[in-house]
Amino acid sequence: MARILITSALPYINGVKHLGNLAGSMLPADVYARAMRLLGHDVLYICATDEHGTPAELAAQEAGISVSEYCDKMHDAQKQAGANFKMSYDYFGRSSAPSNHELTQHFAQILEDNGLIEERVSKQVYSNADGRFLPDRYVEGTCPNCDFEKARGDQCDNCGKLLDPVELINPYSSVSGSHDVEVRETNHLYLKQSAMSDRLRAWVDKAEGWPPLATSIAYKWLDEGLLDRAITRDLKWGIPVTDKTGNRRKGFENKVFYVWFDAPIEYIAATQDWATETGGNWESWWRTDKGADDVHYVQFMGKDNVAFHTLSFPTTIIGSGEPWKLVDSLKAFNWVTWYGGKFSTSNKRGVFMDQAIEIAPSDYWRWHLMANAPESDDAAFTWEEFRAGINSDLANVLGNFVNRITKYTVSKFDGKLPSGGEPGKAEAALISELETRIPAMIEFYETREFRKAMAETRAIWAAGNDYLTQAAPWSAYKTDVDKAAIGVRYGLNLAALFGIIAQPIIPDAAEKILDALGIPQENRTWNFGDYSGIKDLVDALPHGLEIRPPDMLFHKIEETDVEAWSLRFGGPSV
Ligand code: B3M
Ligand code: ZN
Repeated sequence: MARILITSALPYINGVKHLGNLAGSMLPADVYARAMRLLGHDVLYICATDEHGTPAELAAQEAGISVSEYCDKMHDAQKQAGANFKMSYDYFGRSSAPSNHELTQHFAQILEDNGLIEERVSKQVYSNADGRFLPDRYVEGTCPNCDFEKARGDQCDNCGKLLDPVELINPYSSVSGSHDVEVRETNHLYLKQSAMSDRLRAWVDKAEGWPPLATSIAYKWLDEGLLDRAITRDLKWGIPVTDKTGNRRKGFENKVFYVWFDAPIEYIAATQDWATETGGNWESWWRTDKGADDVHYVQFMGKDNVAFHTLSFPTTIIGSGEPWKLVDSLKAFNWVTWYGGKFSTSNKRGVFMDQAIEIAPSDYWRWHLMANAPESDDAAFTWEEFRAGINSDLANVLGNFVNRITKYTVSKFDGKLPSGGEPGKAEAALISELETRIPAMIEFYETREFRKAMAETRAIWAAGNDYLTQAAPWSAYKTDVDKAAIGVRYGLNLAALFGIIAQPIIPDAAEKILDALGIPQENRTWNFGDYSGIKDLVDALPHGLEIRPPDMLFHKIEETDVEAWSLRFGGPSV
């Protein structure tokens, strides 16, 4: 049994996330966490809302409420959205929690003591009309790279280039729209990433099991030469910059830490809050001097978050000189696109988590997004493929199988798992296929190759269908009831197996199947051992066991659904 710590990139607070966000961090982390628990590992899955920074302030302003009220509200909304998608978080925290304030101060202090944080004069855009400095998204203007006229201070949405607000041409305040802005000098704290470059490179060199997407991004930044980064901002909302006595640092009365400095620290702080709530031991997960040595830590994130997790956060952790746990495996994803383009609320393109759940059960989204996970490349979501995948994989292959065999058992065998019959060629072929596919599926989960894990799962379901077609108990029944009995018995055992392996991906449907077959909780695990017992799996259920057909497992998606959804959320015709 291993101890596995899992975190998914913290969803930003400024709105419920779209399917692409879900598919690139929280969902795969959840599927992985569930699979690892089924294998008997001790898993801790931590997530939280990321609540600081300019987008939070701006969104609150737009909503016409205070930032703290806005964050309370949106935290609850995101927690609910996670619950609706069956996220099995052990804890869902908030980066604005007192624990994170405290821990962030701790890291800032120790990094400064270690010479890795330095106060420097920097140039910032100041708005005379607003009477304040304009950090990041508070300033907009023309992109120096592509001439796009509405580039944000921190990044150009058109060409994707990361920007410094002072680089913008023709800058204006996004708060008041005023062009009466000037560049002024003010002090900020800088994290000296450049000084950590060699140590970071040595650490990345040793990384095992990161996808090339993650290592290539880390090396790209290292090769370009790491820049020291400002880790404070001119904002009110956030973690205040204090001195050793706990008072606001001189000259920093109107400044807070940069959101990307405190957000990853929340992984640890949320674990502290989990421990407070459950009586757990957070240090055994995070402090290598307190037992975290044997923890395997896996992070999940979209590709735009990789640099922060491979360079900035490790600078904080390694630079502290304290025995904190560093990430072991980092799983990064490309984008899910909407028909090849961007998700956009304002242009009615794409589905957000709260809307998705209104139109289809969470299992459908979970299956589709994982079966098409953007692992090696961006993956385009289309309604046509969603419909085709659900109707074929879930409704036809899995749903029909379970339906057909359980209904037949009721009509011909009194709803009881029949005895009788001897396994023959069809059974042998089935067993041999399971003997290669089940271990392969598990290995893909362990290596976090989700598309492949889903493909194996689908192939196992399909193998069951092939078996049933071959065994054809319905024809055998007329002449040889024993021959029919073995087909039905294997079929019911397969239905149970299908439910058991479906649990991480489609937990609701899996539960319905396993309940209908009366499988006790303790027999729902993935305790396959060395796989020598796979041949017994297909005849494991007690003979005479009473079963019932489950309620409707999956409804087919109709063409008319696709038409209506395309109109509402965008699609090929819109
Ligand atoms: N909040 C994800 C984003 O909004 C960001 C992740 C933080 S992980 C510490 O891009
Ligand atoms: Zn640009």
